[in-house]
Amino acid sequence: MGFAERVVAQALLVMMAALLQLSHAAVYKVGDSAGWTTIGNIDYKQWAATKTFQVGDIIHFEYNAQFHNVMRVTHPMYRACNASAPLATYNTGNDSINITTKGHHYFFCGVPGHCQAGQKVDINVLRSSETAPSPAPSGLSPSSVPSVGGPAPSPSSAISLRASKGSFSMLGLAMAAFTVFV
Ligand SMILES: [Cu+2]
Repeated sequence: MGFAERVVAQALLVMMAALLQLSHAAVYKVGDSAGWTTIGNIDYKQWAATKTFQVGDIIHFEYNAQFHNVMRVTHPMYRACNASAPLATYNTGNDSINITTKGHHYFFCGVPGHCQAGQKVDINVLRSSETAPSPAPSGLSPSSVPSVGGPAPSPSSAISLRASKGSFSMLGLAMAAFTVFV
């Protein structure tokens, strides 16, 4: 193939690599279909135990904001269900929280009695994802790949959510375009 086609093909390869990296960031809806609630005695510990959380993932809390909220707390607060001084409080009923660091991230509902009833979850990130930084094959470099290595400035959760949802369709487009040029 000619020079122009090669450049385009390379650009598409870089783009595909970037999209594949993006799709590593997962969105986890706490409680799955049940969401964030006290109804049904959902075992959020069990829910979390079935997941492998990584830096860059998004934890999504969906609930009726009239009855619940989400508080990020320290481990002692988590154990004692102490809602007096949360690190952060979310109360939209549709909260997406970016996980930017390894270790434990403790959340519970701050409505009296709910944490004691089991509305609490420990998101434990064992290690960051294993995407090694790969050199771009040409002068073109992916500019919008979020860092997965540490507490770097993270994109807003809305953007990440959209990106990971759109990854596969965009990847499909890129592949379709790629086959045209090869
Ligand atoms: Cu609650």
